[in-house]
This record gives sequence, structure tokens and C-alpha cells, in this order.
Amino acid sequence: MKSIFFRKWYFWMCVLSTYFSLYAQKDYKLWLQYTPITNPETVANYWENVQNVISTENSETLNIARSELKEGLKSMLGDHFDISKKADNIIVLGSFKSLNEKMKNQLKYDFDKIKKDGFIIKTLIEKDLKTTVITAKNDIGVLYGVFNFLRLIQTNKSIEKLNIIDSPKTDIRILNHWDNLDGTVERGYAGSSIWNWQKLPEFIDQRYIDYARANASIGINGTVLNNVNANALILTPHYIEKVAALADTFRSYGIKVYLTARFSAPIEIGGLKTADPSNPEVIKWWKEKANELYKAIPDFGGFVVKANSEGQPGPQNYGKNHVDGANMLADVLAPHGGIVMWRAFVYSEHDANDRAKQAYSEFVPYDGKFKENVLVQVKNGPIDFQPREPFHPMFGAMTKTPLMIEFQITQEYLGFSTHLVFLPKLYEEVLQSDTFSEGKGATVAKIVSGKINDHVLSGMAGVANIGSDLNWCGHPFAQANWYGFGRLAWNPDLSADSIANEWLRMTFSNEENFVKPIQKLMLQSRETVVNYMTPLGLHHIMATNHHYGPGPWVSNLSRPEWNPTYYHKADANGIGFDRSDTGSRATAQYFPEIAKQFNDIKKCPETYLLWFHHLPWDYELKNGKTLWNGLALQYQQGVNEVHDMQATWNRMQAYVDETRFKEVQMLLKIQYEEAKWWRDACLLYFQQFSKKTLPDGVEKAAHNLNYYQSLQFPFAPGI
Ligand code: BDP
Repeated sequence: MKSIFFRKWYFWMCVLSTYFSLYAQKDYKLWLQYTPITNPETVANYWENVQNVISTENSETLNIARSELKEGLKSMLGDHFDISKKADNIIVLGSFKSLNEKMKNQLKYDFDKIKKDGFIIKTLIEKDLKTTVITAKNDIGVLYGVFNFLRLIQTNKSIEKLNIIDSPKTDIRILNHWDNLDGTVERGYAGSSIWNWQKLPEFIDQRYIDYARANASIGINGTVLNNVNANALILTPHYIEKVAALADTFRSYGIKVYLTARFSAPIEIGGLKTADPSNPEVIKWWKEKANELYKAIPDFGGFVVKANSEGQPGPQNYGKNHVDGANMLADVLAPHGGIVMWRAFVYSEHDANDRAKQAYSEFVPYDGKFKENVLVQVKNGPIDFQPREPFHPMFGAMTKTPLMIEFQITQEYLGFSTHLVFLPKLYEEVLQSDTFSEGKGATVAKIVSGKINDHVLSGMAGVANIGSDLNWCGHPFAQANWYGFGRLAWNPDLSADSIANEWLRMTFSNEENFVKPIQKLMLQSRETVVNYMTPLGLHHIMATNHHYGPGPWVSNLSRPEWNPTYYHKADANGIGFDRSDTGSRATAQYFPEIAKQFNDIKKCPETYLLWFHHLPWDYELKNGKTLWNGLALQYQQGVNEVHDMQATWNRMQAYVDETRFKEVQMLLKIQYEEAKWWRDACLLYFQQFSKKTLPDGVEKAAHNLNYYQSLQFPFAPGI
């Protein structure tokens, strides 16, 4: 009796766990679902094209490319795809030199156009014989070509007659993991770090391989394994062998490993008394460290450095400057081909002036002084990864220095991994901003890709949102931000629209009834979060430390620029930070065309109004409403939009697996409640100064201000 019961129980447990793992795997598989193509006509067409894959060469990367192609096709085309069948229609895969002479002649012209890591996907037709060639200058280019080809099928595009010639527009397409050696992730909201330092180097988690594959599928070619607030221990032999094991795992996916370097490491792990960059002992220590690193990891990428920023050590501790620090490290890496990414995220605790101006003031005078293998890494905006910021004025201002852009993929200031926010919309807004540094058309995208001033190095960094969560990113839609970052790093001119479209098709479904409304929802989601958090140019009004939820009242932190009151400056007269000519003159850091616009209240885009101006509560907005009413209505609009997102998602059950459908549904419910929390807390607080009633259409707060001010989040993640 007992055993029958047990057998039944066991049977159902197996069924259930298979069921759950099947669905759980969907979350884990990211955008590489390779769901079977359902449209029979399309299948027939694809089938005709892909009955055989020919590749003569061997290398680890090409083997990966070949099996990715075969597995992808098999999964999407099912029984129709039979690799063993002899057929007329074939795919040829391989480096250019492996192609036959005839193909080489046919592709020669295209081949000259691609750059390193670029690829060609071309259909060659001769009589009835159709050949699809995927070729490149190097093996990794072939792998990128394969992922591109599979994406076409995944997104229901025709592969009948292909003529794709594509190359990445930036060289360094890199994730920055703010992962600590103890397994926590600074500003991480998807579990703990995926690097298992304790089990490395012997144990290679399958996740590392899946991580590398996912990154390669979107063209990411670098990873910084550890936090910018660095621990010097990562540079000890104990960790270097672990880092080397990861580098070995990632190599065939075209991914180089980089580390953050703590500037005081020569003291902490080297036993020296100083880390002064001009001290010969210090230089010798770094040289030897570089030799040691390159011995273990011959293609080690280089260092990211956060120096003299938020308490991190740096050259200024020794009376030296950023150039001295960066160039010293650049010199030790140069013989090995390594680079330095020196961060420009600095603001001074002794400078009472506008924080938004400080990075520019500190770095621009150094233009032209950095060594060739140094890139200066600049955040997208002048403050700190806010829901909306104008582009950083350093873009365009340092013509002799390659500037990398740094975006945050993890949502530190945008609702963690709880809120659905499609960040490529934010990235696109910044990348397409015109700096006017070389007349019209000098967009941030062009500067970052090195096009404007012809830099050899170029790059884009994204602070990763990846963790040990089953679905990697904590929210099914947060995966789209990792994906979108990679796609934009490859081509900063891609549109957020097209990225959302392809991601949805690859991750969920090709059903138009699903793709259309959800694409719209994604594209709107960034504006929505701005509406309910920081409308009209407000910024940095998040709660202390964890930055989750509203805290516009915070004014007691030791440094003025850590306090939200410093940023919104609300008082009886009005609200906003005057950065115009009558205020901090931060507008003057932009090129004249832009400066004029931001400076003039009438011309300043209302999206940046309170970023640049302090205005009376009765100030009349473009829509004729007073500033107070406009602000209140915009908060309300944010709330309404989340409500609409919920309604839209609820209609999608038929197109989404149950697990992900429910996950998103639950998360949107929290987002809705929290949008109301933002609206109520901010409006109650600002109302103390405006002394005005809420306009019609704005719901009354559920609690009083004291309640919102009393909320505590003791173990909020990511700190
Ligand atoms: C801020 C984060 C902090 C980071 C810092 C940085 O709050 O955790 O260390 O940026 O980028 O946004 O260095």
C-alpha cells in the first residue's frame, strides 16, 4: 500500500518537475529559444534552403558555429531538417580562405568591405543550385554570422535571397559586472554573482558556457568580472588562476576577460608603502603583475579603473592626476596589447559647485594627454544613470581621446528587477543626441563608435543585470535590456523599435497579435517610469543608499550631493536645479547650439525642464497647464500607463507559457502599486511647498506623508 502510494507520488513528482523544468528552461534560454517555426509555408521555404551544412575547417569557434547552426535549425525546423540528406541547397560555413575559388571571386568585393569580426551572409545561385555562404575574416565573425542567420529564421524573415554584409561599429563591446568576491553583486537584483570563485578553477559551471554563448549571439566581446569598487585580491595568484579558467571558457566565444584594478593594490597585496604612480617600485610592481596576468591569460583584455571617485584610491592621493594614473597602467599593459578603461565618474566632496559639471571640469583639460591604449569611460549622463538625463557634455568635448560610453543595464534607479522598463529606448535617446561638436550630426553614437575623430579604439560598456536567478536577470523583460545593450554596442544606430521587435519574436512568439501590442508596451515603458518617478527633468530623488522608491525629502546625508533636496531644490518659490546662465552654468559645457537650447526656458525640451531650470509653481507649460498641475498630472499618467500595461499583458495569456505569463503579471502588479507609491510620496512632499491642491484627474494619496517617510527597506538588495 505504502509503496503504491509512494510510486504514484514519485510519478507525479517526476511529471511536475519535468513540467516545471521545461518552462523554467524557457526563462533560462533567453532569446535563444529556437522555437519551432509554425507556419508550414515558411517551413517549406526554409527547408529547401537548408538541407546541408558544409564546413571544412576546424577550430573551437567554428565547431561552436557549426553545432549552433545545426541545433538551431533542427530545433526550429524539426523533422524537415535532415543534415544527413544529400541535397542541392546548402549552407557553406567558414572563413574566406576556406571557400572555393569561384566563391572567393564572387564574394571578393563584399569581403573587402567587412572589418574584423564582421561577416557576409550571401545567397549564391547558379543554375538551380542555391548556396548560402556564411563567411568572415576570422572565426568569430563566422559565429556572429551564424547567430545573425538564425535570428532571421527566429524572427520569421525570409532567407531566400540574402545579401548581408555587416561589421561591428565599436571594438570593445563589454559587460561590466559589479560582482564582489564574496558573491554579492553591487546594484545586482538577480540573485548572487554567477562566478563561483570557491569552485574555480577546476569546476566550470555550465552557466559560464551559456553566458558566453548568449553574449556571443549579440556580439559582446568582453567582460569585466569584478566590481569597479575593486578588491585588490582579484590580482593575487589565488584568483588569477580562477580568472584564467573563465578566460579559457570564454575564448572560443570571442570574449576577452578584463579586471578592475584597485589603484592601491601595490600596498594592499604588494607590501609597498605607496601606490604613487611615479614611484619606480610601484611601476615595477604593476609591470610584474601585468607579466603574471598575461602569462596566465595571453589575451587578457586589460583594466577598468575607478580612481578618486566615491572614496576609491587613485593618483590624486599622491598629488598626481588621472593622466598620470591611467598612463602608468597603460604603459605596463601596452607591450601585451592590453588597454585601460579609465572611468570619468568623478565628483568632488570638496567642490560645492554643481556635481553635474565636475567630471567635465576634471577631464576635458586632459584631452590629448592619455596614452593610445587608454579609453575614458563616461556615463551616459552627467549625474548617475537616472531614468532620464541629458547626454554627458564630455561627449564631443574630448576630440583627441577615445571616449567609451557606460550605460547601466541593471536598474539601480529604475525599479530594480521588479519594474518592466525597456532600456534600449533610453540608450537610443542618448546615442542619437546631437552634440554639435563638429556641426550638425555629431551624435553621441558617432563619437562613441570613433567615427567623428577617427579613433583606433572605441567601445561601449554596460553594467550587467546578470545574476544567479534562473532567468538570469530577475525579470523576464530585463533580459531585453541585456540583449538590447549588446545589439546597440554592435551598432549604436539601431533603433529601439527594431530591437524590441526581434527580441520579442526570439524570446516569446512571432504571433502578430502578441508582438504588436507588447512591442508598443516595451517602447512606452521607459517614458512611463520617467512619468511616475522623475517627470519634467527631476532626478536623483530616490531613497538613500538602495535607491529603491521615492525619497525626495532626504536632506541629512553628510555630502550635499547625496541628498535629493540638492537636486530638486523645491521651495515656496518653485522647483528645479538652475543650471542655466543664472545658475551653475552647466549648460555652458555643451556646444553653443545645445547650450543655447538648454539655457533658454522657452527652448529647453520640457523633458529636461527641471534639470536645467528652477521655475515657479505657476510657470506655464507648453500645454497651458501650470507647472504644479502638469507635474501632478504626469505622475498620474505614469500610474495610468502601468495600469494599461497590466491590461495589455493580461490579454497575452494565449501566446506565452504559463510561468513567464504569471511572472510578468505578478511583477506588473507590484509595479502598479509602486507607481502609485512614487506618485503619492512625491506629490505629498512637493505639495508642502507648492501649497496647491491636486488637479482633477489625479488620485488622492492613500496615506499621509509621514507614512511614506517612515518606510524602511533594511535588506534591500544590491547595496
Ligand atoms: C553609482 C552606484 C554605485 C557605484 C557608482 C559607480 O550607486 O554603487 O559604485 O555608481 O558607478 O550609481 O562607480
